[in-house]
Amino acid sequence: MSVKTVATRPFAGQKPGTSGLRKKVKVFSQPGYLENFVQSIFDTLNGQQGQTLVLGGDGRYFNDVAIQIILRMAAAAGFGRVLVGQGGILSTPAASAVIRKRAAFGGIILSASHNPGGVEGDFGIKYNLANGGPANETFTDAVYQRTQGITEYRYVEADDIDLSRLGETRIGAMTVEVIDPVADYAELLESLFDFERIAALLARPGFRMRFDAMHAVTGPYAKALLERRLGAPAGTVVNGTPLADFGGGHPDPNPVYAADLVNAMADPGLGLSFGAASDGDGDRNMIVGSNFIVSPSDSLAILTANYSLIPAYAKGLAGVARSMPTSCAVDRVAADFGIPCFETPTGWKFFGSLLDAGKATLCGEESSGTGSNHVREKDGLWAVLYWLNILAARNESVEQIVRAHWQKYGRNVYSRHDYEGVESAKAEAMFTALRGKLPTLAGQTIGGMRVRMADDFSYTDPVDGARSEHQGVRILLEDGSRVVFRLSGTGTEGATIRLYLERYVADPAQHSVPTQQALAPLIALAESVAQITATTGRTKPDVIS
Ligand code: VG1
Ligand code: CO
Repeated sequence: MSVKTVATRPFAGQKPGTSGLRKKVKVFSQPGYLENFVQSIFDTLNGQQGQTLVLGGDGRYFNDVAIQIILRMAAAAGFGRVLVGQGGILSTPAASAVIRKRAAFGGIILSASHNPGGVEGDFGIKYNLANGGPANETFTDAVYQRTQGITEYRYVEADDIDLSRLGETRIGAMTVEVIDPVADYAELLESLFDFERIAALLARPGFRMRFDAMHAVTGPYAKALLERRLGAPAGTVVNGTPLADFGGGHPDPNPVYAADLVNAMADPGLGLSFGAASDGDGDRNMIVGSNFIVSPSDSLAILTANYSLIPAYAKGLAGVARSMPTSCAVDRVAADFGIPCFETPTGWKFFGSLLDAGKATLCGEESSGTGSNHVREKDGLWAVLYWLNILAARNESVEQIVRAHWQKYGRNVYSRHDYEGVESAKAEAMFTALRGKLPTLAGQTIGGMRVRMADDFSYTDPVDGARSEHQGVRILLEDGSRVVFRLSGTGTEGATIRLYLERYVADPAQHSVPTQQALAPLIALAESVAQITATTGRTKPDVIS
């Protein structure tokens, strides 16, 4: 076996964000760029000799090239075996499931999730630990430090592996095993839900479902689960073939980028009762009823409220967790059940320790991510099956279930406004000014609303004590409403400002007021405090979800 050592020099900016390192394909395909980052991961590990690594991605442009490079480097780093998804494919939750089931040392997931793909699009890479979850900040900080001092990377010379065929081959002393990317994951999901009941629902004459895979990774998973195992009619899954450029689309399941699904669900001629979509790497979900979009924060609360209908959770929930900007709808359900509700910074990596310690069973984020202790990533198809299981058990429509939930708990009216591709300097200036105002806001009345508290969210992990600062500016009002500001940590061009708005409405007579209308006073308050338009020049958000 011949290990080659290549001299290299650090690239600036190889700092992982909310979920791994994400950059333009043009940046990633520079000679040495991917290699430096992968070597820095391997240099940060300890004890991987002879161990198993899981490797796969969402199939976007450059996925195949990156996999061959990483395989050769993994051999040089001493791994004993790499499990790689056939065709280089593994959805993010499937990778997590495989790491756990096969007791792997860790995994590398190639994805930029909801960001567009293709030659002009984005690429991404992240490392997951033996629990199947994204590495914590201590690890990613160490990797970043390493990238800034790297002088060489190593690989074992070998031909490209044929990823189209299942089975084993070798690179030097390391075994490469091409695995079915769907099997372990599908088996795991089948063990959680009442598949018989869901199959009966899908067979009902009046029930029609559509799953939009957005030409991203979930196509093969959704077909295997919904059409083959559960017997939904062929054609239930649309845009089900993963494409390297996602068909030119933006694989982000929100009302703007998944407008086709939203329109189909509003078309009485199609008679659709349940619609769902997932993102580039399969960890997000969007749930839509007939002409009715479920807010992701409400979805988390409703999944929690209906736990007793799901075989895997019927025995009880240890607790729930949500990211700070996610609405407080789930808090009300947790209080009702007398179980803890944890509030973490944005990003799934913060849920890992709570799940590992058995403190939380269900977790979720306002960004269309929900999941449970079955893996250590959010899981799009898991949420879809969970909803199907609820629908099958309750015999009500999606809208009826949501409205009944509001009736019981009140409605946390919620929206997120994204300002994308803002000049970084302007976005920074806006946050600096906003942070500067924080100490004086409490007690002030703005637009008739009194501020109870204003701060920059920080978090201490209750399990390992790790501390994370500057996780989002929040302004809490006396009536329980909130306005939160964050800078995205997943974008690759300029800055994306996220404005999160939440208002609690108890009175059922007010539950049908359109969301943006109900939130108008908070939108005005956000503008007056943060001066978004004055600082950035933007008069309206690019995406409202
Ligand atoms: C966004 C979401 C966050 C999510 C992250 C990764 O991060 O807000 O909730 O965990 O994407 O999701 P940010 O920093 O851009 O706000 V995914 O599906 O892109 O892996
Ligand atoms: Co994703």
